[in-house]
Amino acid sequence: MRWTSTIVALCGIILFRTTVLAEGPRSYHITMEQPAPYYSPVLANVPSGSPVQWDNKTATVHTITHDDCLNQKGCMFDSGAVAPGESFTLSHIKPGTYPYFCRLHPIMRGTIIVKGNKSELRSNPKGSPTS
Ligand SMILES: [Cu+2]
Repeated sequence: MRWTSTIVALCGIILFRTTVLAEGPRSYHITMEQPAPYYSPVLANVPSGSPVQWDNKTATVHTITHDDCLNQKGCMFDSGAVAPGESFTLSHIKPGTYPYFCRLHPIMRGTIIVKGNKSELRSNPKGSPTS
C-alpha cells in the first residue's frame, strides 16, 4: 500500500519536473479565431522573457503587425502573411505596451503588454518568507 502511494507521488514529481524543465521559457499563446475579435486574448499580459506565439486557427491569412510599423517610428514586429494552421513567434521582446493589428483586416486589433519584472517568470515557493 505504502509503495503504491510512494510510486504515484514520485511519478507525479517526475512528470511535473520534466514538463516544467523541457519547456524552457514558456511561450505565451494567442490564438486567431473566428468570430471577432479574432486575437484571443485581445489584451495579453506577457511575462518578461516569454516568447509570444500567435496561432492562426482561422481559414484565412492574417498578419501580426505592430502599430508603429505604419508611421515608421519604431516597428517592433511584423509577421508577414501567417497562413491558416501556421504560427508566428516573437521572442526577446523588450518590456512595454505594443498595440498591433492585421494588415489584411484592419478591424483585427490586439495589444501585448510585456512586464519588466523577470522574477515573475519563476514560480519559486522557497522565495516566500516562512519565518
Ligand atoms: Cu487578418
